[in-house]
Amino acid sequence: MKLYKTKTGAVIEKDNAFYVVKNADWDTFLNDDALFEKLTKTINGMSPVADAASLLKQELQAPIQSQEVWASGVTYYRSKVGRQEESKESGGGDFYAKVYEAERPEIFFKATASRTVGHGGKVRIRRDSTWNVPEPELTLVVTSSGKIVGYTIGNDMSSRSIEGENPLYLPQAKTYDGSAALGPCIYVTEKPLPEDTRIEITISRKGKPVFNGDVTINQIKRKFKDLVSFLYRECSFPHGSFLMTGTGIVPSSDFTLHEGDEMSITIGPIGTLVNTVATNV
Ligand code: DO4
Ligand code: MG
Repeated sequence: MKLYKTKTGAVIEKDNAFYVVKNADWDTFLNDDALFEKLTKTINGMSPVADAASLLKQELQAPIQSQEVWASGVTYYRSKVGRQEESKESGGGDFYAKVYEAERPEIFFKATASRTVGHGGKVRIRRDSTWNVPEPELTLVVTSSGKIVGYTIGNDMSSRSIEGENPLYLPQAKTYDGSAALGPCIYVTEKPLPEDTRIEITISRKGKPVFNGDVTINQIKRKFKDLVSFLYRECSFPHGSFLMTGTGIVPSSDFTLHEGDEMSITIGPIGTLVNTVATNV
């Protein structure tokens, strides 16, 4: 099942039929260890709507309200190598090799709703950054008790020039207005995602593809439950949280985003998240 956040409530999609839940409070609705059962019960006896496409076109929002967005780093080999390349001048390379092997993962605060855009929204690149990339990441939807109840698509927009200058600049490379995208929906399932679930990205410039990449989630070095367990060790999340699981797709070092580029990130069971790049919004 898929759960969409709209301006006036929520929409549940099951077997290509769409059910409108009016005035649902997103925080309360989402933060439920039995979310799958709740959605099943909610649509029981309801009639699907005929004009779901136009409703979602007008009303779709990022699937976040009071939750914090956190992110994991260097969870794929490609991310370790990319980071070592970008920080070789600053001598930061060792940090990435060590964290890739360490028991404790790299986890960092990424965004709140005010810095996050949804499907169709504009993400930003920083005006003081010269080298910028999207990071397409499977994102866990976690309740306040630490249970993973769903998955969404995340874009952990990153400045490689700022992070590469000094790893201590990571918060500035990662967190700024418009630095995160989530959406288009939350895929709610009781089963773990298949190991061969693929994350794909296409970046288009003036209508032409300039970068394509993909990775399957079985390439990740960490277990999702271990990432959640470290995040929840000493932090409480009264409304639940989103945890980006890290990128396994890093464009080669000569690639940087331009204003107006369109990024299309697909994760099979969830859907496609499309965003364009801006410097000012
Ligand atoms: O180590 C810096 C950030 C890493 C990251 O965001 C990723 O691997 O996805
Ligand atoms: Mg990342």
